[in-house]
Amino acid sequence: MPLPQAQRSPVEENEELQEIIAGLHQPEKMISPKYFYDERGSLLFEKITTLPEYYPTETELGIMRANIDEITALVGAQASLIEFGSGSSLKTRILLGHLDDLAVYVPVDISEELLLESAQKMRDEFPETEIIPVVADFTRQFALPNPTIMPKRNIVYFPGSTIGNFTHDAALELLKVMHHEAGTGGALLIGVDLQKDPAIIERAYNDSAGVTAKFNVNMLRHLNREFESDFDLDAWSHEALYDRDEGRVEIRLISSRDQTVKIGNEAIRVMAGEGILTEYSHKYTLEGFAAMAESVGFRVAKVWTDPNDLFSVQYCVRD
Ligand code: SAH
Ligand code: AVI
Repeated sequence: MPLPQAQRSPVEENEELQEIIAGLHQPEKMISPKYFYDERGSLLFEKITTLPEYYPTETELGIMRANIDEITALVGAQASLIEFGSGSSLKTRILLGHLDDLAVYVPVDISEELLLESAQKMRDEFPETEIIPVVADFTRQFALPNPTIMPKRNIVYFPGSTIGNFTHDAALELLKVMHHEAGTGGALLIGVDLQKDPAIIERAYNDSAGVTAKFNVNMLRHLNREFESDFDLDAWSHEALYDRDEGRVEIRLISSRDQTVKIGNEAIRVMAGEGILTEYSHKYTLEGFAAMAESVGFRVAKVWTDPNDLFSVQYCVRD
């Protein structure tokens, strides 16, 4: 069985540390949301997806179930399904359950433990399908494995509206990578969260059980372990606000006091009330997303939504 790619090299680790430090030196301090996803963070995210306030997961699952025959017909025979940010492969189970002649399923994720565990569960559930997990940061170049069966076409699958966690420019860069990975004749199947009543959105990111707050603070625990920083986890609190003009949730960690944080050889000074931006979650209009997709060479060929127009699943072909 092919092995997933090795984790980060010391050089990559140092690059990441420098990237984090550079973010903490920005006029508004920021850390990439990819650092949410250590093993504990991935489990917390899974918990978020089951919260009554967090509408995206149930809604996307509903759209997939309601339209699965049409979706699988568009995917076609002997395709390679390459999933970016696969997590627990929850939504993919619906696809694999209806695609009996897939050439290969390639889940790609930065969260190694969850990825490998989920890939094994998927192999047990779908023994006929070749499954090759790839541990990688999909914002950097990574190699795709060679499957046993030569696929007829590539389908890049990007559910969950993870695209919304990137700034406009970074999302375009990522869509370009996906356009490249889809190759000639390939397509992108993507989950895209939609603009709606801001109260519904703010509730989804400020759940009453406080799981999203734990998920946010856990990023600092992850950094302390991985990069030997000394964030005091008790000195930060969760904030998630919807900015209507930007059409996005902005998630921050707010410092409860003046403090100095050590990371690498740096001492970062933080004032009471100051925030670190840890995530954007953009919400799109159908026109806005279509314009982004078109600007990198995709054409939105089909859009499925739920009855309340909360979320969309979109099938985009390469022009
Ligand atoms: N696709 C799943 C999970 C979404 S959560 C769903 O729809 O429910 C986002 C997933 O993307 C997590 O599993 C996280 O580990 C992964 N991820 C986030 N940033 C990443 C990056 N830069 N490279 C690879 N995986 C990433
Ligand atoms: C993974 N991503 C699409 C989630 C979102 O809704 O933006 C991450 C998340 N952050 C807080 N809650 C969920």
